[in-house]
Amino acid sequence: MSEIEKLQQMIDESKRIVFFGGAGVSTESGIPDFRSVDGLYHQKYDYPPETILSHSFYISKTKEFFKFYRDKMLCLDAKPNKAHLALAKLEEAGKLTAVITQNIDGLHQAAGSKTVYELHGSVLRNYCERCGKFYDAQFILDSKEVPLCECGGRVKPDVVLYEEGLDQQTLQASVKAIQEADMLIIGGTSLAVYPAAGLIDYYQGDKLVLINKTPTSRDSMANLVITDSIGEVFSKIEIS
Ligand code: CNA
Repeated sequence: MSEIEKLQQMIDESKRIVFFGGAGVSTESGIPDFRSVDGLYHQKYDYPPETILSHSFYISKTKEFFKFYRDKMLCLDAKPNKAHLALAKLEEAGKLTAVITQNIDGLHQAAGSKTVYELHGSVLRNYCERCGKFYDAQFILDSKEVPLCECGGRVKPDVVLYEEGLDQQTLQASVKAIQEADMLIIGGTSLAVYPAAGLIDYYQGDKLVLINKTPTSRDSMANLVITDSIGEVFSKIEIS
């Protein structure tokens, strides 16, 4: 049986699939990830990306933070790809209970997924740090230097920066979904960023599938490892 046939069989047998993904899910939509060869970590900046995307950098060098953020993190023209669309279809078919994502691009919701736990927030939501007024991503894109609210406060993206904690409710809902899952599909993530990556340890079942272009430290614990592009893989799966 081929890997795709095995994946198809596991999906056919499951009713409470959870998908756990990362930046690799959106590379086929044209958004660069962090750790691939053409990812952001391999491009040259004055500071490493994890430094720029940290809370202390945001506070001390806010102007530089927003320059990088506007250039590299806001990809507002990106469209959902075959992986996002297939996951939305699995949910609609009543087979998938949640998508848990480290991504901040909103593409799962754009594809139609309803239950999406965004562990690291979303570029689509931005709030004034003083009065709490909401701003969309276009506002950040159009602003010059540091985006300011009409009240004069600074507008911060609702994105979890390095050194910041994850939202407890989102974490708890993710843990619950994984604990109750009869199948866990992990895809497009290096599983290098904690605490997000640690969530997969809550899965107890025997249908753990890992779909990633490159090997991860967790390949040995998976029941099925597919080393391929996730959009390609999902385009071969039939969902009924
Ligand atoms: P990562 O560490 O960059 O790892 C991505 C993984 O995906 C790598 O192992 C790649 O080999 C693999 N990969 C790349 N393209 C594909 C593909 N088409 N099919 C299958 N596998 C592929 O990214 P992680 O998500 O693991 O790291 C977590 C960070 C990255 C989170 O904090 C995110 O917020 C952050 N990030 C998000 C986005 C986004 O929202 N689209 C973009 C860039 C970074």
